[in-house]
Amino acid sequence: MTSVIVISSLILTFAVLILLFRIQSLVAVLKGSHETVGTSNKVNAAMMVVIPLLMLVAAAMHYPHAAKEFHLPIASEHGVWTDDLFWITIYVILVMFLITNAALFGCAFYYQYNPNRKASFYHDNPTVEIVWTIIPAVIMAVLVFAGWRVWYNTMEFPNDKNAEVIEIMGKQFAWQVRYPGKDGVLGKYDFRLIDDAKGNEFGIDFEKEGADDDFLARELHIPKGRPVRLKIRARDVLHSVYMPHFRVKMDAVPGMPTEFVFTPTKTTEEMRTETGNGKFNYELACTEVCGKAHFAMKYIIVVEEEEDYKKWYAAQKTFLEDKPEFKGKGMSSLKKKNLASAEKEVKTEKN
Ligand SMILES: [Cu+2]
Repeated sequence: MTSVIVISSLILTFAVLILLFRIQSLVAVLKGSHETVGTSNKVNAAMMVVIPLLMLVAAAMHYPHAAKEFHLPIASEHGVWTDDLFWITIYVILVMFLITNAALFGCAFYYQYNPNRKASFYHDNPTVEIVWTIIPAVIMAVLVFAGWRVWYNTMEFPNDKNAEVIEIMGKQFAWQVRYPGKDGVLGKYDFRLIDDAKGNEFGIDFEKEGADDDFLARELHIPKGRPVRLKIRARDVLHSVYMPHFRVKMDAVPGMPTEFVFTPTKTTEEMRTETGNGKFNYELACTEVCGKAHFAMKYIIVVEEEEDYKKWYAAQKTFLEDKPEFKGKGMSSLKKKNLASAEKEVKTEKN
């Protein structure tokens, strides 16, 4: 209610001011002292310079506060490249912004109304056209090529045998992580084997090689200084693997596995010292609005020194140690089971 009163009184005040101004100019016309251009011309021209300058100063003063909130420290190798590219692009845009706006508002001030000056006819100037086409084209080309290089270096995914392979699966509404175990090979999976009630959420096929020593983890542990190959998939809808400190973002697409390879450069402990926050944790967040509990898709990432990582890795219990009933269960046992239950159905129908 108060806001309605405030807004309507503001509107009324404004209307009264406009009417007063109008009456004043009508009186001036009747008196014969009316000028088309008065001091307001000079005032407006001056404001064309003063207001943009004030806004520039305000933006510059606000920047350090905004920076504190939005500049995330970088914890991966390629993150440095993408951030450099981002800031170079921002600086180029900033310079162009300052030049074009100085020209725009400068002209508005310089060419303010002057009764002694007459407008001249100026149709076109090919030289100027060529200059302002070629300069932006060259700058754009340089930025695009630099961007390609960064993209290529980040996304080429070298077939590095040294890389740590980890599977991450998004589902409504949690992340699940699977490690290949001692053999370094992730076991095969089939969506038909997914069984949440019994606990095979990944649909791991234990008839196939490599699955027996796979283990699941409650946190995503990764080693510092070694490439990590994330094998990404989704079980239901689109999710997105977003790890802002590592500058990693890759969609998890149902039916189409994706990957991302990156090298962490700072352990969680190092980041705690750097940020001065003893409780700091790297986070993985889903950035696809994937349903009503989307907000719950947060996962803690722990970056450790190689030795600590190895120790943690060796201490993990395999999936089969936890749920031995799955041993040897896979696609062919599922088919047998389905066949048996179908036959049973046919028999009961006959009886
Ligand atoms: Cu999600």
